Amino acid sequence: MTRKTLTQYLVEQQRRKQAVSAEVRLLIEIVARACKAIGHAVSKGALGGVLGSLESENVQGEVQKKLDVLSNEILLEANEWGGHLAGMASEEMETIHRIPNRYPKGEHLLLFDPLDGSSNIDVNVSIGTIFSVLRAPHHASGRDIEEADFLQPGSRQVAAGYAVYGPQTMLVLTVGNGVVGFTLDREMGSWVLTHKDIRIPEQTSEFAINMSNMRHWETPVKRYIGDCLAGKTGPLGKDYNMRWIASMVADVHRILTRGGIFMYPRDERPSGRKGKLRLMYEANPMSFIVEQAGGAATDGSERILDIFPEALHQRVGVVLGSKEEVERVRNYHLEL
Ligand code: AHM
Ligand code: MG
Repeated sequence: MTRKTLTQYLVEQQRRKQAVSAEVRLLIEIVARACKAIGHAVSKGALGGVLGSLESENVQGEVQKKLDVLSNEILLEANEWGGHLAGMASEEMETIHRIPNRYPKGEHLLLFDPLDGSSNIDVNVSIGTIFSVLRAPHHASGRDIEEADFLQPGSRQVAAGYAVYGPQTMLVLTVGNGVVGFTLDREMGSWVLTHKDIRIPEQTSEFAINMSNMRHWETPVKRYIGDCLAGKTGPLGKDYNMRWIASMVADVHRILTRGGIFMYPRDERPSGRKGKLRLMYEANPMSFIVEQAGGAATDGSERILDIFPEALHQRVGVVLGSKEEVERVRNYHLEL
C-alpha cells in the first residue's frame, strides 16, 4: 500500500489544483505539527501532569484547564516565527495576538480553539483542536493587524480543520476542495491520508443535543426534538437515536463518518446568552468542513458561513450535519 502523507497531499493541492498557496501549505503543516505536540501532551494525562484546572479564567469567564493554556501556548509558539501569518486569535485570549516584530509577517490570519471539549479532559474522553484560516484584508498590509481585520464571514475561509485526540489521533482538513482525513502514525510521527473524500450521508435518524437545556430552547427546536422522540408513529415516521459527547470535535467527527445532526441552538436562557459555541473558531470552521463534505450548517434561519461577525468571541446557535435533516430543522424555524 502506498501511503500519502499530509505533505504530499498539500503539495498536490498546490501543484495540480491550485487550491493552496505555498504560504497556506506551510501554515497547515505547522498547525498539524502543533496538533501532534498537543496530542502527545493529551495522551500523557496524569503522567505528564497536564490534567486539572488553573486558577485563571478566560475572557468568557470559564475556568481554564491546564491543557487549554498549554495547547494555546503550543499553537502560538509554533506559528509565530514562520512568516506565514499576520496575526492569531484564540478562544483562550481576550484579544488578538500580533506577530512579534522580530519575525516576518505573512498574509493570513489563524483562529483557533486550542482545546475543545474542555469538560472531557479529565475524564479521558475525546477532545480536539479546531482552526480556521482567513486572509488578512489588503487594506491591512503595511500596518499592524487589528481585531476588526478578523471579523470576516466564514465564507471567506481559505482552510479549516480539526484534530481529534481520541482512540486514534486524526486531522480532518478542507482547503475548499472537499474534506480529507489523516491518521497520525505514532511510530513514524507522520499524518497519513486515510480518509480520501469524506461525504456526509444526506439523511439521518440520529441527533445530538444537550437535552438538559430543553427548557431554554426556542419553540421550533422543542417541536423538532419532540417529533424525533415521538418515533415511528410520530410526524417524522421514524425512530431516532441520540448521541452527545460534549466535545464538538468528536460529535462532528461522528457526523462526518456516519451522518447525523448536531445542535447547540441559540436559546432563551435568563443570562441572555445566545448559544454557547463561538462563531469565529468553532462554528465557522466546522460549518466550512461540513458543507465541503456535502452537509449543511445554519443558526436556525441563516447559513452560518454568511453571518457577518461583530465580535471576535461572538456566540451563535449551531445546527449542522446531514443536509436533509438540517433543512428539516430550518423549515421548523420558518414555519413559526
Ligand atoms: P469549550 O470550548 O469550552 O470546550 O466548549 C465547547 C464545547 C463543545 O465542544 C461542546 O459541543 C459543548 O461545549 C458542550 O457543552 P455542554 O457541556 O453544555 O453540553
Ligand atoms: Mg471550544
